[in-house]
Order: sequence, then C-alpha cells, then structure tokens
Amino acid sequence: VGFHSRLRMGEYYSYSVLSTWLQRIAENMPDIAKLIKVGTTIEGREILGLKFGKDTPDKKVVVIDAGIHAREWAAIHTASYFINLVIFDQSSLLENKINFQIVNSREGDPQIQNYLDNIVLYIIPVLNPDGYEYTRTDKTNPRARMWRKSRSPKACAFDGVRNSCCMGVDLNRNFDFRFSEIGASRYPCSEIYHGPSAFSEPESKAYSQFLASLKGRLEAYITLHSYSQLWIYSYSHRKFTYAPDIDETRRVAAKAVQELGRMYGTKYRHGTGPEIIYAFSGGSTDWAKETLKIKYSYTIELRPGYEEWNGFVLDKNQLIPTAKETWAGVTVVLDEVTNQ
Ligand code: ING
Ligand code: ZN
Repeated sequence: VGFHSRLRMGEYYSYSVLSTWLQRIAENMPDIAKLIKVGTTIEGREILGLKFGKDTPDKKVVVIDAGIHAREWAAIHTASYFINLVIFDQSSLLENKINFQIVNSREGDPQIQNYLDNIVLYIIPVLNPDGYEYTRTDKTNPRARMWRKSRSPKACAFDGVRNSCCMGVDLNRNFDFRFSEIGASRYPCSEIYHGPSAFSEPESKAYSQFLASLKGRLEAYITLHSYSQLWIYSYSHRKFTYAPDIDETRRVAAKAVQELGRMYGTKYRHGTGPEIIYAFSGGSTDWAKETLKIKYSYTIELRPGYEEWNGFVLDKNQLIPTAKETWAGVTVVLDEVTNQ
C-alpha cells in the first residue's frame, strides 16, 4: 500500500481488490479523485467508481464504464488501466509537492492534465460485480467463467416444452430503449434475457439514474465490452436508424479507430449494431443517446477480432496493449469534448 495507490497492470483482480484500490486512490488523492457509489447490486455489492477533475457546474462530463457483462475481463482491465494512467501522472506531481520538490520531477502528461483541468471524467470499472465475481470464483462449475448476466434470482418461463427457471438478467438488454424489441430474449435461461421489465434490475436502474443525474452536462458516454474490435454507435435496433448528429458521430468514430490502429495495427470497424454485427435493443448506449441526448455515445468491443473462437479469455500479455490502444481511441473523444 504505497502512496501511489498503484495496482500492477496486466493482471486480473477480484472485485474486492479493485474496490479497495478505488477507495485508496480517493483517500490518498482527494484533490484529483473522488469515490462515487452508483448503487448496490442484487447480492449487496457496492458499484464503485471514481470521479476525476474538479467539479464545477459549467464543466462537461464524460463517463466510461466496463464490466456490465461478467465474462468480459479485458474490458474491466482496460477501465482499470485508464484509472491507473490518470492517477499515475497525478501522483508523481503530488508526491513532488509533498516532498517539497526533493524528488526528481516527472512531468504529468499534459494531455491528461488538460482533461483534469477542463472536464469531469467518471470511470466505473465493474458495473456487474456480482457476475464478475461469479466468473472468477466458481471453479466447481466450468461454465461459470463464461457467465454474462447479472446474478438476480431465478425466474421461470414456459419455453414450449417445459417450465424453465434460471438466474440472471442481461443488463445490457434491460435499459428502457425499445425494451424487448429485438436481439433480446424473454426466456430467463437465455444469455440475452432482458428481464421482466425495463430497469427491473438494481444495477441498470441505479446506473441509469446516475447517468440521468448528469443530463445536460454529459457529452460523452463510452461503455467497454469484449470482443470483436468494433466501435458501435446508435441506433442499433434497426438498420438505417440514426440520431440527427450521425455525421459527427461517424466522423469521431472513424478518427478514433484510426488512432487506435496506429499503435499496433489493430483493425477496428465502426458502425451501428445492425451495420456491423447484429440488431439489438435495450442497451445502455442507445438509451443514453436517445434519453439524455448525448453527443458521443459509443459501445467499444475490444480485442480480439470476431473471428476468434473464445475471445473472452484474453491472454494476459495482450491486456496492456489492448488497454493502451483503446486509450488512444478514447482520447479522440476526450479531445473533442475538452477542446470544443
Ligand atoms: N456485445 C454487445 C451486446 O450487448 C452490441 C453488442 C452493443 C451490439 C451495442 C450492438 C450495439 O450484445 C457484447 N459483447 O456484449
Ligand atoms: Zn458485452
């Protein structure tokens, strides 16, 4: 437990380690980071995040999240890496101050300093901690690692043959955008079960309220998933259905995937869901785009490419490169918001 509140990157951590880490950062660096509590999960875990930058009412807000789907560990690592990037530079600055300039100065990254001075950035690395813990801990069930949904209690439905009962809701089908229309299932045993009604789940409900509380200031919302190497925008329930600012949305997405690819040559495609993978409804970005009128609302599918068979298990040596290139793409959006 050093002053830096550093967590070694390139590793996977339990939710309790990540939670303690977020708390330490907020305690050690109160000028830079504040702990935020989005809500409580069905199993009683706190959904925690950090708020970076001094909050004044005129500042624009950006929210980045990950881990709405339990098995998408690379996304959780990437969000954690973003936190590490922001605090690493800041902690070296702070340490210099605290040690009265005795320590050699390592300049903070001016780009990150620019964000901290001019916008408010929230990072919530694990939206579905119950599901995440289930994928980590239940070694008795080999399928647990591939769990996607929340851990809400069993619900039952007659599927034509029998009455089937299963746990969990796909939280990225539970938002109040064209709820249950397409690419979602009404059967609780499906991986894409949308739940009994929009925002029936404490996680999605609390998160929607958190995002709604930022309405008017929220300029960008980015949710990290894996995998397929895609940069997805609205709307995804039907082909050729766009928000009025689609040209700007596309322009920034194209620039982001170009910047991302510059680092290691990773190839991303961009488009709406039905343009590049499949149509679906009830997801967080489409809800945010429509309800909160957010300028930039993106779902990012990280490495590996869609041709990979089981990309949810990403080799540890790919974690840092994945996070770094994604940051390069995300800074395109952050720069748009900061400098406009
Ligand atoms: N993918 C997203 C999902 O929730 C998605 C895919 C997002 C499709 C946004 C269209 C629009 O199904 C993963 N990997 O969860
Ligand atoms: Zn996902």
